[in-house]
Amino acid sequence: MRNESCDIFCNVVDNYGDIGVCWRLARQLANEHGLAVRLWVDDLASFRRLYPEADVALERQLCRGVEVRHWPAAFPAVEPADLVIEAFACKLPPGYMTAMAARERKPVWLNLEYLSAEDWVEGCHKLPSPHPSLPLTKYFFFPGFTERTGGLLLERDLLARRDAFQSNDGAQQRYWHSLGVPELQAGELRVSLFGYENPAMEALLQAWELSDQPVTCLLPEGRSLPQVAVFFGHPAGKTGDIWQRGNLRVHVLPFVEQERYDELLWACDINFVRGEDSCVRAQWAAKPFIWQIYPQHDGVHLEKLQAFMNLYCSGLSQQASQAVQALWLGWNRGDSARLAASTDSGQAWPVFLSCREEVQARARDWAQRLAGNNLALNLLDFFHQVA
Ligand code: TRH
Repeated sequence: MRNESCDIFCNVVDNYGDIGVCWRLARQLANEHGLAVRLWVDDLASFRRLYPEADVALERQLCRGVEVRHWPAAFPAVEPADLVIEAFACKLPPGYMTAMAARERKPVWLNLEYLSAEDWVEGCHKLPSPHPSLPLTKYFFFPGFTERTGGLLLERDLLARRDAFQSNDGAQQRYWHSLGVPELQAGELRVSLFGYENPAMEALLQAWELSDQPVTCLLPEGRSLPQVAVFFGHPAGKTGDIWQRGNLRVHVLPFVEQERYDELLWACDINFVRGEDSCVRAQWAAKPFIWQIYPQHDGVHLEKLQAFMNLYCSGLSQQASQAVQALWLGWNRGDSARLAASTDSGQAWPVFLSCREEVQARARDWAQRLAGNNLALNLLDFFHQVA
């Protein structure tokens, strides 16, 4: 029986990370923990990219056990839920806040923050912020990588499904087949490439073109596609395109549902990811990955990147730690020189590859270690403590 309710508010700023995280959290709270969840989204078109069955014209629809509501400018009068989550400091509708304050038993109000590995996060996690005029308190809830943070979103059965998939060649073959990608050949390297525009793109593609082993790059349709198309001499590209240059072959994939994207990360040898949610998914995939952080104008993203690299690389040999950091920094700074095609040992890609075994072992331990700190469970514990 669903006797606790939750409203999640999602203002889509850019790309798919905001709605990606909210949709994932909403499904978990509804389907794994039995809450009656309403997900308020101001941009249903972005939501439909993640859930193609969504109807952008509907004010209200039931999607995988979650009531998805359009968040209109003129917000309707609704009874607030027991647990109210504003994602990434989006502003709640004023009328809704007044209704929260009018409830005899006040809702628990959380601001779910962006993910960061910086030290200050532990000190700010769960801090209260009383509303200046209404009898309401908002709490900051920070995801994170250490025990004193809110942890990461992780579905109950995800790691078991990952292990079953990764140990089943037939399942992987069927997956590739469903995407129109041929079976894995001996000696081939499979890399997924989900990123933003990047001045270092050409250098990376050249490194793959000239590499000793065949590289198959799986490229989801999106912001990296125009640059990759130009590398192959095309003005543009589309889903289904296949391009070859030297030892590099690129398959342009459709943007698939989140569960199928997980399978792509599980099936590839190395994953390039970006933003927030795909970065977390790459960590659960337990494969080496390269993270392109969401760029901010003031450059603070590079500090966040460094904070994460410090955590992720601690315990690696000096050589592997340097290899990971050189490649990640080169990719994030758009530094072609570091990623250039030469197989000279000073170049980041081949050096990274030479440490692949160690980085692979780290990826596995890392996922195992983080799995004990589950965001949805932590969030519900906090809700029950405060309520
Ligand atoms: O899309 P993003 O760049 O989102 C960003 C970040 O979240 C960033 O932190 C935030 O500040 C900014 O938006 C506003 O990257 P992210 O977070 O990885 O989100 C992508 C989502 O898309 C994620 O849920 C995975 C999903 N996805 C699919 O479902 N299918 C696909 O085929 C692909 C490639 C991704």
